[in-house]
Amino acid sequence: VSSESDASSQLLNAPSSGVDSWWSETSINAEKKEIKAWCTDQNGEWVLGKIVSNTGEDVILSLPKGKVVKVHRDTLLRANPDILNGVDDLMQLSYLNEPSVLYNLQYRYSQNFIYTKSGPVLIAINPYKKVNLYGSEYIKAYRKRSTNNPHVYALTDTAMREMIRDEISQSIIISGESGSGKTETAKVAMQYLVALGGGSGIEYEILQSNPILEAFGNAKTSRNDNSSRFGKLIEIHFSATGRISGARIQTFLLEKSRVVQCSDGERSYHVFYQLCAGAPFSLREKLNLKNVDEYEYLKQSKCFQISGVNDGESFQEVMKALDAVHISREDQEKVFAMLSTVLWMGNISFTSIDNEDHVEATIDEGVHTVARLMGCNIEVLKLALSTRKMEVRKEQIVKKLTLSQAIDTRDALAKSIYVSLFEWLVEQINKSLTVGKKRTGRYISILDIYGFEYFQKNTFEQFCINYANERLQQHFNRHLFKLEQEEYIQDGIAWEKMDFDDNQDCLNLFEKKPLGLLSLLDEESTFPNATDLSFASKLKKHLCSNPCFKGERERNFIVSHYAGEVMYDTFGFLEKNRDVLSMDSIHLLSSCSSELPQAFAAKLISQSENSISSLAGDSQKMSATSKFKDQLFQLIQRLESTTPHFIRCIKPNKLQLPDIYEQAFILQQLKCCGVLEVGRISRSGYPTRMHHQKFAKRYGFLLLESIASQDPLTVSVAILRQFNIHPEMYHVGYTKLFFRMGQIGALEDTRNRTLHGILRLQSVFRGHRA
Ligand code: AOV
Ligand code: MG
Repeated sequence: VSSESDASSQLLNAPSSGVDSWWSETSINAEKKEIKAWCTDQNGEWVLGKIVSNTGEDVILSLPKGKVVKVHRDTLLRANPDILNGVDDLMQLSYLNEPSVLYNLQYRYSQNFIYTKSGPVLIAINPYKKVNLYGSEYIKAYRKRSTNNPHVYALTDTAMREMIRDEISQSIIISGESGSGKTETAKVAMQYLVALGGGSGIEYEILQSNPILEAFGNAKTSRNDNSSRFGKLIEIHFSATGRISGARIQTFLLEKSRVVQCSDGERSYHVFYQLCAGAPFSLREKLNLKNVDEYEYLKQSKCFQISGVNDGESFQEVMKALDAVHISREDQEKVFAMLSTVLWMGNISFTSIDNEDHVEATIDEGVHTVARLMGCNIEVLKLALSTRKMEVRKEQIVKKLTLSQAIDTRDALAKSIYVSLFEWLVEQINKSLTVGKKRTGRYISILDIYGFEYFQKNTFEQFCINYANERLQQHFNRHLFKLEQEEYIQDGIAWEKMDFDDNQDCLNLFEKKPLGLLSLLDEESTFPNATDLSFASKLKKHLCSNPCFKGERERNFIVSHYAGEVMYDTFGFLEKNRDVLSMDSIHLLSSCSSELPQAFAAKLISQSENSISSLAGDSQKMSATSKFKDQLFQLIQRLESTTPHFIRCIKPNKLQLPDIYEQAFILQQLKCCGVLEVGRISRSGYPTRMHHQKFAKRYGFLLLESIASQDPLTVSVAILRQFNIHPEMYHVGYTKLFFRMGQIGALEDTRNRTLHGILRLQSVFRGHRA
């Protein structure tokens, strides 16, 4: 991703209009006090230096290790006073520029304070190691509020309290790029809720849903060894007495292509490796299980192990978890049989039968095992994989398949079985977690979806994942912006509603009808003769006027996401969007004597009957993206009815290692995930707030003339006058003073100078006395 979209950072770093340049002040005071500023070194990293002299345009800066440089003043950014080092809320910084934010987070991170607030948002930097921040002692401390260090526990506690106080459901929305720690953070939040609301026993089941969903829905990618390949919303319901009364899990679009295909160095879903490594002997025999390296679907990516992970042990944990959510041992075996079916399906090969490229499935161990495990007739299976029934002029004909068609048919069936199995499992878990009778209708939901991602090659899956992130980003923007405005209004400040330019352009690019990415994709998907290339040229023809779209060579196009530009390859888009399982395959499933394939078929049939939109082909089914879009809209609607709490996870480095803080990489994410945007919104407003009392107490002693009143408001106003703070720069609210960016910094400097002066005087006096 190129990070050309630096407009926001420039805005952030430019001295905001109306704020007096700190230079004039510096030139007067540079010799009297230490002023620190940030400059960039030859690698583009920010370095903190002390201003030695400052004449005209050039500034001489002394850097660490005795280095001295001369730089143009416009290249420098002001650093915060030392008292602000490591503040636990970025909004307390006087200068909210990029290096200051980065430095503050790093300062905290190096001491294992991985959580920092940025106003209403909690930032969590993945430690990639065990940090001593969790467990019952911490939970107690946050419950009693005996600590106020930012933490997921603190945020979850606030959600709990607000749910009870306001009688409104709450949501904890976790975002961040792939590998940043969303799933772990979601578990930490669940841990807290369970500790607080436990007692009924259901909490154990809720926690045990995690290992199951991770086994079936997570996989190793090049970005994260335990990457979630589905989105998840879990609602935890509470009774009137604050006890957990049940839960409901909703999942979104599992990445199904991974079942049949994955890139080098990545793995398919964990559960396959777990089953092969951990199944007891009798089960291996029954399911005809082999080693992982004997399955084509698993072999292709040349990666079987994850360092530090024992798949065999994990299998035992998954079985335990399945027990916990009341999936019987008998049903568990059916589940494993389906997994083995999928693996063996990948080993089914085809033999050529004529000179026209037509093939049929080879009757070997693969076909035999699949037929036995699904409980279907071998001939029926062979036909379903090698032919397709079609209706031509009201007459049924049977068409033979070519090798690539046969492989597609086989893979589509394997993917469909896996996705059906996943959905079936979620249903079973939900049955077990059913909300009890003592419900209040109030819940706390935790959202953990796949993070924004971009690889060397980005295709349909990244397209859907990044679209989902784009939707969530808008929810985040809108909400925070609203919050900000509400606070001004509450404190009686006349506040002109401000237009906030959000990611609407990009969402329009996706959602506009009839000329948006999704509509065009659906339209093209209905043409039997359309190709990935014709789809790409259609996009280029219609979308070039949108600033977020760029056509590229051949099948490629670029979307400017809020998180950066991503180039997509349309290869496979139409196919994946049509998402049709041939009627033959559905009939095959319903002909099976085993329970699960039958159940899958029944659901597939009812889904296609219930869907409204229709696509050409033999199945009248909603396209994958239309379904996904509907789900996302419902999700956002559901979130809108709750009070949101946001957590933004940050990945410190690409190596997935502890204690490495990659500035540029982190900065990119801070920009992407809107943490700096929040700053930008704040900057155009009044980001620093201080209660009148606190302000009067902190700066009151600087007053040269004593004033009669002790009233904090009067004292505060007198201070503001004495320091000639321009009325543009602040607002006096009912309870608080609101300052524009940087104002407190200047006051703080004066305060420090004065204090220093007093100290010096004192030591002089002491010297006299001695
Ligand atoms: P993700 O959910 O954000 O990625 P994860 O939650 O899976 O990321 O985190 C990735 C890895 O980082 C975990 O497997 C842990 O090893 C480590 N980690 C994260 N948070 C913590 C923590 N608080 N303490 C210790 N280690 C942690 V993705 O699902 O890929 O978008 O699709
Ligand atoms: Mg995850």
